Amino acid sequence: MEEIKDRQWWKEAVIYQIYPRSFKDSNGDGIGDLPGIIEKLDYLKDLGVNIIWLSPIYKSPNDDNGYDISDYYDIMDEFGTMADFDRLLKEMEKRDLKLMMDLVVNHSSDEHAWFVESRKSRDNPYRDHYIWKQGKNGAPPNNWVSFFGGSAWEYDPGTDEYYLHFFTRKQPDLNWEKEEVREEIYKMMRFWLDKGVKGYRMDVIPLISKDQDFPGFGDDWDGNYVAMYANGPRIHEFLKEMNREVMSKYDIATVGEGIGITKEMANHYVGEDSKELNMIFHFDNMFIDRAPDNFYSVVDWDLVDMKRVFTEWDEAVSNQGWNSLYLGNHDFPRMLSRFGDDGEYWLESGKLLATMLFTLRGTPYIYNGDELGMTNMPFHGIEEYRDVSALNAYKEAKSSGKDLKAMMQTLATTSRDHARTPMQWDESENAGFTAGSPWIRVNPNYREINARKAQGDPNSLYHYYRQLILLRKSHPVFVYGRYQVFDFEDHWIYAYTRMLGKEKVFVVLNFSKEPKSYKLPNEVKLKPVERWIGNYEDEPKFDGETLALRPYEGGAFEIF
Ligand code: TEU
Ligand code: CA
Repeated sequence: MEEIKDRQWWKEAVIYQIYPRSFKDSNGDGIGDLPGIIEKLDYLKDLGVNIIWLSPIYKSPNDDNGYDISDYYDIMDEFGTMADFDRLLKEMEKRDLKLMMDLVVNHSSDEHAWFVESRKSRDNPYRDHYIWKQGKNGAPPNNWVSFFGGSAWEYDPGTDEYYLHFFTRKQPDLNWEKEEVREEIYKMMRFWLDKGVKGYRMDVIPLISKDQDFPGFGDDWDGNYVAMYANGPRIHEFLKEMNREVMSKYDIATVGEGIGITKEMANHYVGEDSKELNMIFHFDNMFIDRAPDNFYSVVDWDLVDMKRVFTEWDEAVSNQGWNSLYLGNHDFPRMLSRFGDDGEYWLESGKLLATMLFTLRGTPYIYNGDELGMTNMPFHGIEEYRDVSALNAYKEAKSSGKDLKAMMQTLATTSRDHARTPMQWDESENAGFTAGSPWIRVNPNYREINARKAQGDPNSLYHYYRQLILLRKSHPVFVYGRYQVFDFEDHWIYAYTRMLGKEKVFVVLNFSKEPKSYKLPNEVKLKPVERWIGNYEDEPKFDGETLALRPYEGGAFEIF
């Protein structure tokens, strides 16, 4: 058997992301909560996942649904208490499920005690916990923009200075230059790890180190603000320090939300020798249908672009580090609506995407509801949206006299709220998510798309995910096997092999609504009877050279 280099439990794991606000409400206030998650642990265990990543559950005034933390040592009121958290952890441990927390330390809430102090006076001891600057001739210190619209600087009349906020004005950026800030963060990380937490997903981690010259954008600026903010001068020093102070003392999994990280620099973050993070989420696939650095501007994408992303990232990272594989999260529309077909080929294309997610090299992440095939939401008007980013974009369009109908169309394809509608558990009122009135509308398709129905149907997408997870667990080739792509320029077919010692697999995915015949590469000899998994009941027709693939057909075959 070919030797597996650097075997790690988190490489073999499947990670499931829960957006707690929308997962399961236990007390009828319309907001998901920790006791709700506990109720559903058996569901997650049955699915077969190993690690559960919770989007932030810390105390928060919810300007950005928990990504604005006012107390890192406490639980959000709506989600429950520390006792609920301890019970969740215990119930997870019983089921051999590991908990990954969200670490949001580029910024805090403006309601955090540090910021409350910081804004009191220029000589407050907490002043430089955050980034304060004087204005220039009545204008902000520089022309940096916020991710969520407008200037990245907010004027504070109390002390006649501006503070930096890359996100909303209620999310002031922490000053990582200050040693005490970093020490407080490491201490807080250890607090949760000592409770038994087994990993961190690190929110916008490439943004924590700021260029201390705070260079504004020049006249020739192309609009790419991420390139200016990410990968700052001390980023690797900070992450190595964090690793030394925290990660190296525990057996945990870490994944950085890698906005702005290019494949050329990825190994500085995840290379085995870098001693920083285990994995990052790159954004190349997430921004495939967006104009560079304009989240609300949609462009066409092509399968070749997607193959390029996965192939180049595999080459760049898989030998020295490790990739994370994901097709959606709480910041993007539903993967099935975006990359598949949520109409006629809903089931086939859902299974096709899942096949890809679980057979590329890396650790797969499932976003809650994707295993049920949840789709984008038919929002009717701006009053149905909840996301601060969408609402700000709408306000901005309105005040600048832009075409509001066009804005609504854009939101209908891009909004983060598509992924934030309540989890669809069954066909009862509000999809079984809440007995009250949900904080965001339930997708009306819940009578067709829900967990209860999916569990009862052996042909469902849910059961297909279970099969893929089992397959990955029983065949190390899916985790560690070498990846090689074939017929790269083909616009409809994604074909690749995975090889590990005697285990050899050929994966073929037809991304078209039309049937396609695909001539096998010379290197690949198939016995179609040896299909390990596929999204049609029977194998595709095979004449010894050519596979007749049906619409959105995909499968993994053993090579002999
Ligand atoms: O997202 C960071 C981020 O870059 C997003 O703003 C992303 O660009 C945007 O959603 C469009 O894709 C993280 C969290 O995942 C997000 O939910 C938070 O709003 C943000 O950080 C601030 O904490
Ligand atoms: Ca609740």
